[in-house]
Amino acid sequence: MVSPAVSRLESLYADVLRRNPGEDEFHQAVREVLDSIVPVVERRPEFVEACVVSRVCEPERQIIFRVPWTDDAGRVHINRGFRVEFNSALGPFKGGLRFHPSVYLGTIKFLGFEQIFKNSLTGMPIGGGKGGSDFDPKGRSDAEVMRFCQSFMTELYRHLGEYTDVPAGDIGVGGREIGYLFGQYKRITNRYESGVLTGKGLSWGGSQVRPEATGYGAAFFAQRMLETRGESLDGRRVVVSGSGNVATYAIEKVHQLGGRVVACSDSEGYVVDEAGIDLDLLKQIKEVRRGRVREYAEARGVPFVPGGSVWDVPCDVAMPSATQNELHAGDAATLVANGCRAVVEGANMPTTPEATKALQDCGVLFAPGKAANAGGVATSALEMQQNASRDSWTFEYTEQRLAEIMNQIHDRCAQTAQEYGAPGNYVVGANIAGFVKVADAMLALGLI
Ligand code: NDP
Ligand code: 2IT
Repeated sequence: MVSPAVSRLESLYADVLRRNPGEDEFHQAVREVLDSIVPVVERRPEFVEACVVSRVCEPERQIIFRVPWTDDAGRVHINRGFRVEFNSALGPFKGGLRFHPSVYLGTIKFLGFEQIFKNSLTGMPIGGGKGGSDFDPKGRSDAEVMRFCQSFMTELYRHLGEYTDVPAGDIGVGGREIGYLFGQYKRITNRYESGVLTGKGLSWGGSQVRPEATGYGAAFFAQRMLETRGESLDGRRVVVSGSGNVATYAIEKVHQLGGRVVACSDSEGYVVDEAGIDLDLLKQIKEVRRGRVREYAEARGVPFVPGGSVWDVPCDVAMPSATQNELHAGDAATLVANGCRAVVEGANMPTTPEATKALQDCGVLFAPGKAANAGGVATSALEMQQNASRDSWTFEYTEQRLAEIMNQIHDRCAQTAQEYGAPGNYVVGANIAGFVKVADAMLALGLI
C-alpha cells in the first residue's frame, strides 16, 4: 500500500518529467531529493498542500541568451548562455558558471536545483542558482576567452547584483574568467560592486581560501565522516578523479591530513603515482601551463592510462571530483572489492544512483556532493560578507571558518538522517536538512 505522501510525490515527479523533457540530469537530481523527503512530507503534509515541493522544482526565472564573439582569426562564433535563478527564499541566487561544450539547459537546471539544498545546508543566507555556456575554453587564447566573457556579461549583467544574483566559478570558469566577467560588469554598470561575483582575485575583492575551499572542505568532511567510525585520513590511500580546481585542493588537504593521493585524472585518462601526487608539479602543469595529466606522467616517469577508469586504482577513500555521473555501478563494485571505506563527492552528482545504492548497501561511507563540496559556496558567502563590510580576513581565520562550517554540515546531515530513521545515510540527511530550511522559508514568504 503506497502512502498518500508517496503518491503525491510520484504524481509531482511525473509532472517534472512531462514539463522538462529530455533533461535527464535534472530528472535524476529531482528524483533523489523526492525519494529522500518522503518521511518529511508524511510528517508535514503542508509542504505538499501549499505546493512547496512543486514550487521548489520550478525555477523562479530561466534566462537563455545568445553569446556572439570573434576568435583571434576574426571568425564569428555563436554560443548559448544560461542562468537559471532557481530559488531565492534564503538569499540572493548564488551558484557558479560552467563553461563546457556539453552544457545545455538540463545541466544548468540540475546544478541549480542541487545548489538550493547545498546552499541551505551551509547555514549562510544564500539562495540557489547556476549558469554557464556551451563555450569550450580549451585551446582558446586569453584574448578569445576575454572576448567571450565580455559578450556573455554584456547580456547577463542586467540580471545580477549583490542582492539579486551572485555567480562564481565551476568547470571551465576560474580566476581568469571571473576577472574578465567582473571587469565587464564594472564597466557596464559604472559601479565597483565587489559582492556581485565571487572567486575574485585577492587584490580586487577576493577572499583568502576561496580557491582552495571546495577541495579543502571535501577533505574536512571526509575526515569528520571517517571519525564517526574511529578512523581518519592519516595513512590512507586516496584516489581523486579530475585534476582541476576541486581535485587539486582536495589532494593538497588530504596530504596535509596525512593521506596519500595515488591517482588523479582528466577527460583523457588517469595517472598513477604510488609515491603520492607531486602537487607542485601538478599545479605547474594544470594551473600555469593549462596542460594535461599526461604531461604530469611524462615529467614524473609514472604510468598514464589513456581512457579507462581511475576507480580501478585500489584505494581506501575515493573522491570523485571531475563531473556528473562519472562513477558507475561497475566502478562501485570495483571500489568495494578493493576495500574502499568511503566515497566523498567533490563534484556535483558524480556517482550514479545505482552506484550510490551499491556503495551504501555494502557499508561504504558515502558523502553526497551537496554536503561534501559545499565548502566552495560557503567560502563564497564568506567572500560576500567581507565585501559587504569592506574587510579582508587572514588565511588562517578564513580556513578555520571553513572547517567549522564543514563540521556543522556533517553533523547536521548525520543527526537529520538519524532523526528520520536512516542512520548513517548522508544522502537522506543532506536532502532533508537542506530541504526543510528552504521549505519553511517558502511557507513563511507566501505563495510567490
Ligand atoms: P575544473 O574545470 O577546474 O576541472 C574539471 C576537471 O574535471 C578537469 O580535470 C576536467 O578534465 C574534468 N572533467 C570535466 N568535465 C569532464 C567530463 N565531461 N568528462 C571527464 N572529465 C571531465 O572544474 P572544478 O574543479 O571547479 O569542478 C569539478 C567538479 O566540482 C564539478 O562537478 C563542479 O560542478 C564541482 N564543484 C566545483 C566547485 C568550485 O568551487 N569550483 C564547488 C562545488 C562543486 P578536462 O580538463 O580533460 O576536461
Ligand atoms: O557547485 C558549486 O557549489 C560551485 N560551483 C560554487 C558556487 C559558488 O557560488 O561559489
